[in-house]
Amino acid sequence: MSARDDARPGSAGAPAGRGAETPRDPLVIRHLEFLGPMATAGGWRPEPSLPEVAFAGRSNVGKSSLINTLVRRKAAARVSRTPGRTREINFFDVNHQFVLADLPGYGYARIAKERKAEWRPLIEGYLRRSPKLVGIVQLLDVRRDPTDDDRQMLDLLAELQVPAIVCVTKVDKLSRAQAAAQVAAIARDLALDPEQMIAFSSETGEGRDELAEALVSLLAAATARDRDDAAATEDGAA
Ligand SMILES: Nc1nc2c(ncn2[C@@H]2O[C@H](COP(=O)(O)OP(=O)(O)O)[C@@H](O)[C@H]2O)c(=O)[nH]1
Ligand SMILES: [Mg+2]
Repeated sequence: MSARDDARPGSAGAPAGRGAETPRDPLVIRHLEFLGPMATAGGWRPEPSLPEVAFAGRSNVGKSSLINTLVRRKAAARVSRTPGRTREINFFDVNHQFVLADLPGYGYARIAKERKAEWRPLIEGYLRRSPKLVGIVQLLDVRRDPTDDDRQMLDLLAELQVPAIVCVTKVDKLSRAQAAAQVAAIARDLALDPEQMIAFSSETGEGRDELAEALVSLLAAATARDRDDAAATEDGAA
């Protein structure tokens, strides 16, 4: 984790070249378009043409807020007062560059018992029907211990070999030292590399640029892999 004291939520969109000390936004949002929802495992989903990144986490983890912070929109994804509501996967075209898939939040405590792992068929169905998926942004709440659902989700990603960027949300709710200790504890608990976890706050904007950078790298790596695969196929054909 690299705590970024220089993360300035208001600095985005500043004209380029305005000063050497203005950090460049790794992901400037020029175009954002809602494509539609996927409601069942076999139901409609957008044609997999652009690379795709999905966002996953427990209900109420702060996923809608994180997505809105990432794309710098107040309400691209709805921040809900009634957790556990969203039952669909919502797709967005970002800059005609990639598709953002907002997965339904799973395992809200109050309905967890009667809806045990009900998230699984839709999310698993989506993952298995997403050949262009380059990775997942997995969210974990800094103040909560990872749940069985979190573990199941991470196991599923490992099984399907989907790379994960792990964001620890709501770090503004703790002191910097407490948040760092919690990130380390969550990493230990889930056997994750703490270096690969991003401390995030939608309140302060901390972690926004770090996440944007990680996404851009993930997309670039996938593009490079595609190019290599295409070249290898050509070599093979020659
Ligand atoms: N303090 C703080 N509150 C947050 C943060 N992110 C989300 N919240 C609050 O947590 C609740 C759930 O947020 P939401 O984005 O709807 O979570 P979702 O269910 O995962 O999409 C809302 O009351 C948000 O205002 C954050 O970074 N810091
Ligand atoms: Mg939400």
